[in-house]
Amino acid sequence: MATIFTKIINGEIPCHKVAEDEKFLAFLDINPNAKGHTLCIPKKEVDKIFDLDEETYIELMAFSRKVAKAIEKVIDCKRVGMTVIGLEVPHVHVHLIPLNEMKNATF
Ligand code: D5M
Repeated sequence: MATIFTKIINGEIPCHKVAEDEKFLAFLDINPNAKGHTLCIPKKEVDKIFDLDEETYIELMAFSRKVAKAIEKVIDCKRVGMTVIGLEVPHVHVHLIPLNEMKNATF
């Protein structure tokens, strides 16, 4: 069965798109830890990040970095943090979270 993120890629479920190219999509997290909390995903459905092929892994990091730098320009924050959890949705996703403090972080 397709993951919820594949359904987003296919346009079956709406998202607030932040960036997109041929292989990756960035969209706002539905349950944000901070304003601007964004997820970057490969369009190819793979469960665990370390199971991505080498090329896609490197490209996902490059895509995420570009998105993080764009977020830093429009969101007031000290820095954009990056984390990969993946407990809830079995489709690789990089969390980009604008940070000012860690007090209420739940990840
Ligand atoms: O958590 C999965 C993350 O994915 C969590 O922060 C909520 C987010 N999520 C789940 N469904 C959606 C939709 N439909 N749009 C946007 N964001 C969503 P993890 O523990 O990293 O797997």
